[in-house]
Amino acid sequence: MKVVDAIAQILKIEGVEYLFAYPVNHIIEAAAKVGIRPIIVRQERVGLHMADALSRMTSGERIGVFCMQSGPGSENAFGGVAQAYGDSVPIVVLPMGYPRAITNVPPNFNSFLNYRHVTKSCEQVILPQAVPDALRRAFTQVRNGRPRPALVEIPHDLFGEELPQPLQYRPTPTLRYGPDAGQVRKVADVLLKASRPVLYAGQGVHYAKGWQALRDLAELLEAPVTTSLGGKSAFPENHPLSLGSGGKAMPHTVHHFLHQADVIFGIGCSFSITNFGVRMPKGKTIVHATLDPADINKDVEVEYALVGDARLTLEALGDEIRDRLGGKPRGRKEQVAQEIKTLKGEWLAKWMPKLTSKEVPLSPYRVLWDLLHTVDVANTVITHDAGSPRDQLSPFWEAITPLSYIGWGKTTQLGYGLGLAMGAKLALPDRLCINVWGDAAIGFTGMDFETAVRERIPILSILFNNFSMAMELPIMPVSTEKYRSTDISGNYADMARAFGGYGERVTTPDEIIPAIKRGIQKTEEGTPALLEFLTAKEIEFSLFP
Ligand SMILES: Cc1ncc(C[n+]2csc(CCOP(=O)(O)OP(=O)(O)O)c2C)c(N)n1
Ligand SMILES: [Mg+2]
Repeated sequence: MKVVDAIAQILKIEGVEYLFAYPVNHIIEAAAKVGIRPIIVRQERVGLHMADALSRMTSGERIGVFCMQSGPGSENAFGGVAQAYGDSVPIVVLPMGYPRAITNVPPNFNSFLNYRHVTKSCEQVILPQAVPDALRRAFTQVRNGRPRPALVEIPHDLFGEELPQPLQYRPTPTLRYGPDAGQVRKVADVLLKASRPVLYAGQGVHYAKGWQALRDLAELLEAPVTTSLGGKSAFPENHPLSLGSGGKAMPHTVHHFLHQADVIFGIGCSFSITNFGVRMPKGKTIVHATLDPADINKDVEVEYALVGDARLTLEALGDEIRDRLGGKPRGRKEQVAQEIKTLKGEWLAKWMPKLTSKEVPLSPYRVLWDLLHTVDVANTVITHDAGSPRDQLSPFWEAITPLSYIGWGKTTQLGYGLGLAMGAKLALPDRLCINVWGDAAIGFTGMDFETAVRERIPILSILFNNFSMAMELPIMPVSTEKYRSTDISGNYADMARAFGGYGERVTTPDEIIPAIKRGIQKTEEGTPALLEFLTAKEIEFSLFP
């Protein structure tokens, strides 16, 4: 068997259904032969974003795989891999390499050398018989421990060589590890003694499918729950104990409860310091439960820590605490829920003028509020983009089912959301998959709306066109005034139609909901839809510095 056919067989054995790709890479042909559907994008970055969403939406059970050519292909793909690394997403990346004779000769781009610091594992295979082992290692890496990209570079001249033996390959396992029982007892003590504990859930809860265990623990402790952006939708945000999600912008409840807390219990999170995550207030007792010990004491000094899978950790803690309480919560819930309800009501009331604004150009908040009240939220997957749309969407979108919000932002590449929505739609075809982005973001990856049309991936794209990088206005006043440096332009509804999709430009408030309904209808008919809302340069956010 030729190396290239062995690779396709291995992908098949690993359960790969889609190969996200951009030519030339000979795996594309070999994969098609064995019934793996290639999804060809318009630029490498977007293919990686799609692979990324496929892994996210299946909690890593189905692994997104991307392949590309040597040189320009792997050079161009860098951003997509770096984003997946920043956000800890398990994907397998298969660049073609230059022929072995010139792989280390300048100026040839060598993926093995260049990708080392944005991957969890990175190798170049130079012998045919080493290919199955390299792929086994890569898939084992992405299915176990901290999720992050694994890369295997295959030199061009290796594909056509014969494997010396028949292919022998078993699917790689996912193995979970749980926390130390002694530490669990200690943490249970701390949580039970706390008078105002807050649970802070990260995306580890999604990968561990620990949603029910998180809910059980919160209800036992009668403790409020917030999430990071990555963890958003791990806890139903309409639950009486939900504070909503944190990010750069957040509901008042998140800030208030974290600041009033005595103990903060982080589960499946890294506590990384970032502009797009909640800063943990000083002087709190921090308990850090995470899969990766490398995160402990990384950005936040912790007093107590647990290492292990988020679901196993939550279940172990739940069992311990249930025993200690004799199965009965202590009757705190009403008071906590009332405090949340009052604060949330006051906060929303303050934002209501924007959320229901009748102004023209449209308020992005009004569009999002109408969107939230038009779609079937439980059966939707939505993602933001970098820039203002993220901070306008995440505090106000009430995610009520697991994996219904793709939150991200350890690094914040404009244009990421489109590929995420497309990958999500492939993973969960029965859900309405939406990306919300600004006119700067579409400038990066908008051409791939054509991919959605051509590859029949009917997503709904919500675009805020304010003809500006509004977020940069306060940062670039002189260049804006003198040279109009923050202005941008375009007619993106026309663009969507030119690509064969549905496109509509919406300018007045009364048209928002009818347009959303028409867009959804189009997606149900199989056509991707782009709704371009002409919006105000809104840069007021729900911030609590
Ligand atoms: C690849 C990349 N380059 C630069 C940035 C920095 N950046 C963040 S938001 C933004 C402008 C956002 O404009 P737009 O998407 O139109 O949203 P608006 O603020 O106008 O609502 C820029 C330049 C980034 N996040 N990603
Ligand atoms: Mg803009």
